Amino acid sequence: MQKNHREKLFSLFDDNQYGAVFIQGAEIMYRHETDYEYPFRQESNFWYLTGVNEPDCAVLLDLKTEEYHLFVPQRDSQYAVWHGYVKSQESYQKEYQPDHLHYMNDLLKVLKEINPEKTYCLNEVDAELIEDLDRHFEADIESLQDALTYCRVLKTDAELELMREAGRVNNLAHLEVMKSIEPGMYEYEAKAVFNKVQLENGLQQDAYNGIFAGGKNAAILHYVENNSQLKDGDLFLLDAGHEYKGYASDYTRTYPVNGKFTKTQASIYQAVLNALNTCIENVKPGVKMEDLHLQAARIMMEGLKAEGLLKGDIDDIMEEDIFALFFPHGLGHFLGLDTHDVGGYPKGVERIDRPGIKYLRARRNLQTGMVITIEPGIYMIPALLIPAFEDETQSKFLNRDKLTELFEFGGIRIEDNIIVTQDGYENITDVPKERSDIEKVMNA
Ligand SMILES: [Mn+2]
Repeated sequence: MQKNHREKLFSLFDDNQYGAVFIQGAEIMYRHETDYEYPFRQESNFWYLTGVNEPDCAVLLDLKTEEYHLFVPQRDSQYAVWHGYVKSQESYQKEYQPDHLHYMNDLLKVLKEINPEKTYCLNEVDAELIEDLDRHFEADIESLQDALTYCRVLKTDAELELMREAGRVNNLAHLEVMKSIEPGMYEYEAKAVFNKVQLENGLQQDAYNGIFAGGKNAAILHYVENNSQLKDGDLFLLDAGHEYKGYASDYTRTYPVNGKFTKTQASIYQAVLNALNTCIENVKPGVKMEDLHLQAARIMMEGLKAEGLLKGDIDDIMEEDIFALFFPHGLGHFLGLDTHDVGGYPKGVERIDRPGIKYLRARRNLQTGMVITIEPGIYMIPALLIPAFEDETQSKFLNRDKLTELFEFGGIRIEDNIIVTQDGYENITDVPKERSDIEKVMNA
């Protein structure tokens, strides 16, 4: 799989380019000055090119010969005492199959042999390492990030298989929480249910800090305290996912703590669900994310208007950005080795002529092989609504009394993970989202 990734990267550099790519992998991170180790997670670009999920390694790619040099650390016996056995060169070779395997200290020697005119790096740290080895070496940090972004945003079939597997486990974990939620539970108990399914399936790495939010906590977009008690009559929002072999899954579901939507909850929920379903139906190559975003916003504002929370003409509501008061985030993002994966905001057109890179685009419409999230939401956020009530233009569209009653409502977000295919889309997410299906699961 990673061999294909390296070939993809090579194809972006001119054939006659006598350069190299150099990336250092991640190191183990510690909490402050203590010896508490955070769980190791490889740097995503390094993982993409090598498949190596171990600390203290580096990769050097010779752009002329297209050879892959892997550098591994030389460990002493103390390392074995604390971290387990020290891997032999043979086992590194067998596992990762580089064209050439070296110890880290051989970097200068190998670079001198290759003698690249330019070494492409991702950041200053790597660039300085190269230039400090020998003053004849020249590092470039302008091109590689763009090139790797271009590669990573279009997934191969092998990558999509990993994402489907991450999704399969996430389907199970979300369903299990949906079955277990009831009034009186704490948010962290929901997290325990979720993590049990995840860990039983061998997935130890969260894709991000999960959000397990009851009631008004659901209106906090990155709520991660997860320590409140769930109340009868409130909604519960669960936004969580994990990684499978580095590839992320990222779903959100929202449902009533007691298993039965109230009338207001149901109508706002339906507005969000309609936005989600319509946007998913419209996913295909060539479509712009921002068009889907506006379409979702419009559908949701129509829902709020039908519920009597908004008034006025829907075109004016859109024109005046009233939707941003209730939907203050984007419709979705790319998904892959990172949860907010690369490629969402590619750099400007002026990058096209950068040396070494054949092809980069300034703005991307959806293309076959992209994986995106679609996650519309409606939130009641007093911090946004209170000033809006005082604003001359915005207040005209807002039903102040009804909205004020909903200050403790929280929010509703529904999020699926979507593969863009040649003729449309494939939805990886398979967790109940129709109200009747949710109520059936919760009351079974
Ligand atoms: Mn997301």
